[in-house]
Amino acid sequence: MESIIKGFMDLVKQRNQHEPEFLQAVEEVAETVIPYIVDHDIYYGKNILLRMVEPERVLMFRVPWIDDTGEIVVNRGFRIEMNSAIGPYKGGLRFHPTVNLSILKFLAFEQVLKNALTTLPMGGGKGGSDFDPKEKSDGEIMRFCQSFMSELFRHIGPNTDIPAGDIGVGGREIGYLFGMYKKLRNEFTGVLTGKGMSWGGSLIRPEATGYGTVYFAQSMLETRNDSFEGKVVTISGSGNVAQYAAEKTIQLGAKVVTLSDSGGYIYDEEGINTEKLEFVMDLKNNKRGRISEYVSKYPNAKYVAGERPWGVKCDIALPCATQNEVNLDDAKKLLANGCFVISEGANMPSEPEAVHAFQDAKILYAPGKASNAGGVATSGLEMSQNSLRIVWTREEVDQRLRKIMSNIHKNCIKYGKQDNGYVDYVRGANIAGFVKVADAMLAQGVV
Ligand code: NDP
Ligand code: 2IT
Repeated sequence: MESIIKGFMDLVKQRNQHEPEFLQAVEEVAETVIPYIVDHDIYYGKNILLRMVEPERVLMFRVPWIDDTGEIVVNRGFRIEMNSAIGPYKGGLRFHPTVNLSILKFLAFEQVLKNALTTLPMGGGKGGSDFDPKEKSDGEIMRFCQSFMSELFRHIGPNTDIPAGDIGVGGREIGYLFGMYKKLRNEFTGVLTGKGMSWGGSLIRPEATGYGTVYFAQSMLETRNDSFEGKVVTISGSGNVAQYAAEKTIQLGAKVVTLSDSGGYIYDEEGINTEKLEFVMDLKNNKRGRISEYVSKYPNAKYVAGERPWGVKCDIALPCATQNEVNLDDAKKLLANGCFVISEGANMPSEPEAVHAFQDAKILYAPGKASNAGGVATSGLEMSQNSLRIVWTREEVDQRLRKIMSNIHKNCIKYGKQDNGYVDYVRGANIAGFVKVADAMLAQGVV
C-alpha cells in the first residue's frame, strides 16, 4: 500500500513542484483515501484521485489599482475552479500577501471534499489575491475590489462559481465586490455569499464557521459523554472565525483564555467574557486594530509577542487563524497540558506531524474540512434563500447549521470508526467527501 501511495505522490509532486501546501493537503487525503480505493472495485483503476487533484480550471489575472498617493499598484488575482462534479464551484476569496497558487490550490482541494461533506450541492473552488488589506484606506480597499472584480466577473455566476470570504475578505469586501459585479452584469443575483442582510445575505452566515466549529467539538465531546461546560479553551486568531468560535464557547459555559493575531497572543486567565469579546469585535472589525491592544484595556491579561497560544494549559483548543499554525512542538505542549479536544476552525492549521501526534494520543481531533464546514454550509443556505427569494429566521438557519454539523459528524464516524472504537476523523472526513464526489464523477464520464 505504501508503495502505491508513494507512486501517486511522486507523480503529483513532479507535476506540482514548488507547491508545498498543495502537496501537504493532497498527501493527507491520499494516505487515507488510496487504501479505500484499492479496497473498492468501483473506484479502483480509474485514476479518480488523479483527476481530483487536477483543477478543472486555473484563472490568474492582473489586478492594477491606484493607491491614495496616486501610485499604480499591481497585484495578482486568482481563482481555482477545482471540481464541479456535485455543483457549481464554491469557496472563498483570500486577500493576504502570502497568497500564491500553492496556497489557493490546497484550499480549493480541501474545499471540494468539505463541500461534499455538507450534503449540499456545491463543487469546490478558491481564489484571492496577494493584496494586503492591512493599513489600507476604505477607498483603496474599494478600488482594489472593483479592479479584482472587473476581471473575475466574466468567470463567475450564481450557477457557475460563487465566491465568498476568507482571510482578509469580510462583509466590507464582499459589498464592494458585489456592487461591481452587479454593475458589470446588470443583474442582481446571489453570485457571492456573505452578503449584507439588506441585500441578499443570510442570518447566521457571519457566525457560521465559528459556531459550526464549536458544534462539531460538542458532537465529539458527546461521544465521551462530556460537554463544554466548565472547560478551559484556547483559541488562535481574532478574525471572523475566532470571534464567533469564542462567542459560542462562552455561551456553552466554557472559559476562553486566549486569542491571537500574526503579532502574538493574549492570555486572559480570568476568561474573555461577553463584554471583553465585544471589545475585541469592535477593535478588530471597526477600528481594525491589533490584539495587543487588549491588554491596555484589560491589564490583568498579558500579551506575548511573536508566539502562538498553544503553550497555555487548556482542555480544548480551537485553531482559527491560518494554515500550519500548530507544529509538532505545539502538539506536544497541548497534549502534555491535558488538551483532549482539537476542533479546527482554520483550514489545515495543524502540520502533518502534529496531526499524527493527536491521533497517536487518541484525543478527539477534527480536521478543518469537517469542523469548519459550517461556514460554507451556511453559504449554501444563503444560496438556497436567494434562489427561493425568501429569508429564513435566525433560528431556522441555526437549526439547519446544527443539523448539518451533526450529519458531518455522523458521516465521519461512519467511515472513520476503528475496530477499537477510536474515531479517526481525518479518515472519516476524507473518505466520506471522496465517495460523494467520486460517485458523481464516475456517473458523468471522463470529462
Ligand atoms: P480573518 O481575516 O477574519 O482573520 C484571520 C485571523 O488569523 C486574524 O486574526 C489574522 O491575524 C490571523 N492570521 C492570518 N494569517 C496569519 C498568519 N500567517 N499567522 C498568524 N496569524 C494569522 O479570517 P477568517 O477568520 O475568516 O479565517 C481564519 C481561518 O479560517 C482561515 O484559515 C480560513 O481559511 C478559515 N476559514 C474561514 C471561513 C470563513 O467563513 N471565513 C470558513 C472556513 C474556514 P492578522 O490580523 O495579524 O493577519
Ligand atoms: O474555507 C471556507 O470554507 C470558506 N472560506 C468559506 C467558503 C464559502 O463559500 O462560504
